[in-house]
Amino acid sequence: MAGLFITFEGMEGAGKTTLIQKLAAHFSASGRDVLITREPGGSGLGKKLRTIILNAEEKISSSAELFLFLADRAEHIEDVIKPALEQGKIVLCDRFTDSTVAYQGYGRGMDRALLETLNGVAAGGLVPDLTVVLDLEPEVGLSRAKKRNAEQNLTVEEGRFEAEALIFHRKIRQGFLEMAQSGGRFFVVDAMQDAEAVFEQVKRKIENMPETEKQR
Ligand code: Z5A
Repeated sequence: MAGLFITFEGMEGAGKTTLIQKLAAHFSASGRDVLITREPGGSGLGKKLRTIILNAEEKISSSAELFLFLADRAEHIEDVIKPALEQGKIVLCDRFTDSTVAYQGYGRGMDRALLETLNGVAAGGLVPDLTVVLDLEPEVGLSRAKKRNAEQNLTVEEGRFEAEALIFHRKIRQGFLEMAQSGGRFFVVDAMQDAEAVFEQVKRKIENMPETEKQR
């Protein structure tokens, strides 16, 4: 596929949305076609699934939760990501397969090898060209998210994961860092830095990727 597929992972409130918006503005201004998308909720079906998955009042088992994320992903790839990559776009995706391993594996304690297999099925073998992991103390991420929700008057309709104890969020952080130790497509950034510093670092990384150079 001709495009570039970049995923963004990390704790809640790590700054993924902020970073993705800055990158999209930068690459659009330099003439690239950019698509911003997210999981869950990147497709038409996904939007409906998102309201079910993240609603804290809806009790669902860990397995049901997992299969909803996987259904969201399968549809997202077929309906949104693959067509965009085929059109040569830079696809900036807020969360992808690594969130499943971090949250359902490290967080909920589900078998990680099984999750890798199921991720492979749902993603149809699609692997990101680059995965940016925004790393920060969970306390900081949660307090940033809380502050943003208060400032933007957001209701807590999507609170399933916010409601988890701090220890859950610590396991998620550990999960992302352990996965990133494999190197390869992972790029870990210190998300305690200010948003501009984070943006500059990731922008440089993307501009220096062989895939980006090829497309110039
Ligand atoms: N999940 C799962 O369990 N399994 C899966 O397979 C998948 C997902 C795909 C989706 O959450 C939940 O689904 C997620 C994992 C689970 N749950 N959690 N937790 P979501 O999509 O609703 O939200 P999120 O992905 O967790 O992110 P977020 O809360 O929207 O945060 P963010 O996008 O990373 O941060 P932000 O909105 O850019 O920034 C937050 C605030 O901090 C905001 O006011 C910014 O202005 C500020 N900010 C941003 N950067 C900085 C810096 N560098 N310094 C200071 N302040 C900053």
